[in-house]
Amino acid sequence: MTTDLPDWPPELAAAYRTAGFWLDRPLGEWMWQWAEEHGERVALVDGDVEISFLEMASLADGLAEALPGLGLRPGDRIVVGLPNRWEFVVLLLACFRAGVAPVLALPAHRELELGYLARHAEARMIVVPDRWRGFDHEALAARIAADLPWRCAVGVVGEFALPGHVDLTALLRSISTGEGRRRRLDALAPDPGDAALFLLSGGTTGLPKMIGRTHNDYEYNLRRSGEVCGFSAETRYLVTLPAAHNFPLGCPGILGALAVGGQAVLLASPEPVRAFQTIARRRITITSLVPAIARRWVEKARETRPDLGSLAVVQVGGSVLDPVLAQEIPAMLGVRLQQVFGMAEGLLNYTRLDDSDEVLLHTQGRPISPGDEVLVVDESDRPLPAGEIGELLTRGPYTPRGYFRAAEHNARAFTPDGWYRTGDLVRLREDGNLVVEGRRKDLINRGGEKVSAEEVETVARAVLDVADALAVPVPDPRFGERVCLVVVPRGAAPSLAEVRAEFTAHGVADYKLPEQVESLDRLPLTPVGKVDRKSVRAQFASKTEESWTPVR
Ligand code: OOB
Repeated sequence: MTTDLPDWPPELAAAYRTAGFWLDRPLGEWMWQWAEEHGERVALVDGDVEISFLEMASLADGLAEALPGLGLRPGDRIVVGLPNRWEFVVLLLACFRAGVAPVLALPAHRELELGYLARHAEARMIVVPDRWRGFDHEALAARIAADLPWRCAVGVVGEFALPGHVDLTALLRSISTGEGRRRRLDALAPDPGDAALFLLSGGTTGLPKMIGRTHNDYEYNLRRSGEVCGFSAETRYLVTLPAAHNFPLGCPGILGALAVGGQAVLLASPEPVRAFQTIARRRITITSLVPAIARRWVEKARETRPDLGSLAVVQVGGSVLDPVLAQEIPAMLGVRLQQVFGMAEGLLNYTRLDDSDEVLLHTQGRPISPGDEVLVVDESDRPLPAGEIGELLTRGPYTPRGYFRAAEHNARAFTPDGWYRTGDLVRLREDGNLVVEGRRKDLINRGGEKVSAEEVETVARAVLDVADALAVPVPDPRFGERVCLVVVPRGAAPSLAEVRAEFTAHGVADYKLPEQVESLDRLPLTPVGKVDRKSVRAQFASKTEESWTPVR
């Protein structure tokens, strides 16, 4: 591994191997093992498209072999901003085969995020849809690529690609069985300790941090998750959350389903009517949701009483699940609830399917691996007695020791002995289950999408005529929290519409746009002279919905 990415200490790495956590095979090799075991069975479903395990592996190999011709070499990184479609999965597998690491951006990302990621990752390609939901992603990627001081290709999945861009759809269509291809790719297999992919942190700092997940650690992540969730060849997993997120990708998600011969069914949106139809048509057995979406599903189910007979489990995670909603999910959807408290940085906690209702409704579960270490500490990093609320620190076989090229940030986000500071305030119960009680980090958790307060504040200072700006979470009936921007204006206070227009013009993703704007003459300070976020939050949290107009 390079110095770009801090590694686990060698003694621990050895212990993880002895314990059978790390199996030292790259994910591309696993893909072929899955294909051999499950051959003609359907692996991927996207609308009317059905792709078998063997077809999936052949397509991935064909694409993997074409990558060098597109300027991509082993060790290179590409930025991927695709919606949920089968090409996303095949591209990911092709990257695993070729030792090219995809950085998993969201289709919601715009100039600011994609541009930053392409630069920080030194990306050699940016892969996007041509147009999607009325937005020209291809033009955006082309602008970003043209601005980079190195050659960066634009890869396009869609109807057609402009000249000079790589038409991945056409390329995938043209792939034929290649004599000896599998052997040739096997010979070039990446080191299982290398980054297989980069997930993005729901970060607290200016721009998203890149989390390198190795072949070894991510394979364990999805294998162990699959065991805990009872995944099997009978599993039909529906993904409606953005597949670039750890939760739907590998917890156990798409890859966890494929790893045991199950099926991954892709939908580009969690909109309940389509989702319910897909569940019935494809006999879906399990899906994962964030609480905000679960609420929409429960409401729609109450109204329409859909046939969800095949659906056995709904996993809910990403943000706090209200106990009342937790009760409604099994009642209205006819499923078993599983709470998931995870993070792209690693540690995964799940309630178990046979846990008591009390555990299912009131805890966020427990770690999946005997190798997971969790510690609850006070503000001076001193371990707290069981049952007390403090910050959760963690280490383990699928929790990397630092972000990519972020030495300074790593020094703050990790303790000297390698514990990741989650920024979450939790309580560890006697039965080993964790309860999320709050957080210490400055972010807004908008229906599971994390928005860094610092990022919003930096943009506000850059684009608005303000002396100061603060972004705080305030309660929101739809998303749990929404971004409230508090400004100290220099002249006239900006309106919400103006703020949103300026942010959009600056290339900020839609989900980060403030949904409430407030002004103050000055920001209140704590006794030690730091901005008092808590009091600002409290001041605007109590606003009722009548005094504030929802944006959409
Ligand atoms: C998942 O991953 P990220 O990286 O988007 O966000 C992680 C953060 C956690 O540190 C915590 O603050 C929050 O999201 N969170 C929860 C939660 N699950 C995540 N807060 C309260 N209750 C929960 N159940 O969000 C993620 C990754 C893998 C699986 C599931 C979620």
